[in-house]
Amino acid sequence: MAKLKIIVSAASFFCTRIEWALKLKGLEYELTFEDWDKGKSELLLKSNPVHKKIPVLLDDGVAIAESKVILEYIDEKWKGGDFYPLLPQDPYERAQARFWAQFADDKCAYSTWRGWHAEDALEKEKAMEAALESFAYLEKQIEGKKFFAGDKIGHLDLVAGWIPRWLGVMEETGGMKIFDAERFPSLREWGENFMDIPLIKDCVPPRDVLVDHFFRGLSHLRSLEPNKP
Ligand SMILES: N[C@@H](CCC(=O)N[C@@H](CS)C(=O)NCC(=O)O)C(=O)O
Repeated sequence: MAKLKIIVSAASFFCTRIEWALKLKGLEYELTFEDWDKGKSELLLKSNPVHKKIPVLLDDGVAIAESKVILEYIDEKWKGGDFYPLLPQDPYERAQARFWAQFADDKCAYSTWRGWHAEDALEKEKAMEAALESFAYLEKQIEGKKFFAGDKIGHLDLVAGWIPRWLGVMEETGGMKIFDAERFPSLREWGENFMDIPLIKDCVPPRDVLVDHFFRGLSHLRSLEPNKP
């Protein structure tokens, strides 16, 4: 089998979720790093000409873009037998997992990014309020469960998987406070359970590396388009 490749950039949680999925499936892959300082590579522009964003999965000559689409592709292509399932079998449960994954990106991640990105205090405040409101919905979803998918991690856990490590880093480097353990006790517990899984933890960049990256890359990252839903 040809080796899978992922076009990634350092410190992107959209990319780490793909690595988690491939590892859960027991698939080998290579990483091809984009260097934003040098502009977008020919490979990225050719593989994702519409959005020109990472991650892109290259599977034996075909390119698949958009991280949640990639997760679904991986789950559909390598399914059954010993392959770890990411989405539930039941159609309603599948729809729910997809709905909340979309919500987690469009609302939680986007408002956090907006807050981090904002230089204007009022704009930051508004983004933080939107983030708080959105995280409250996720808190309700995880209440009484170990993982979003139940006893084991699944699609939504991978999509929300940036929260335990990246959110704190974005708060620190973006001068904002969103996540409060008292307000979100179930989400916090979920984050600890999630990060306790060796396969998950092993793919996550160390906190200080992320902080450094976000601080150093601040001016450049600010020039990028926020990940609008
Ligand atoms: N909706 C996309 C978002 C990916 C995304 O925002 N990637 C960022 C890096 S974290 C990117 O490629 N930014 C480059 C740009 O905006 O030009 C997905 O889920 O894959």
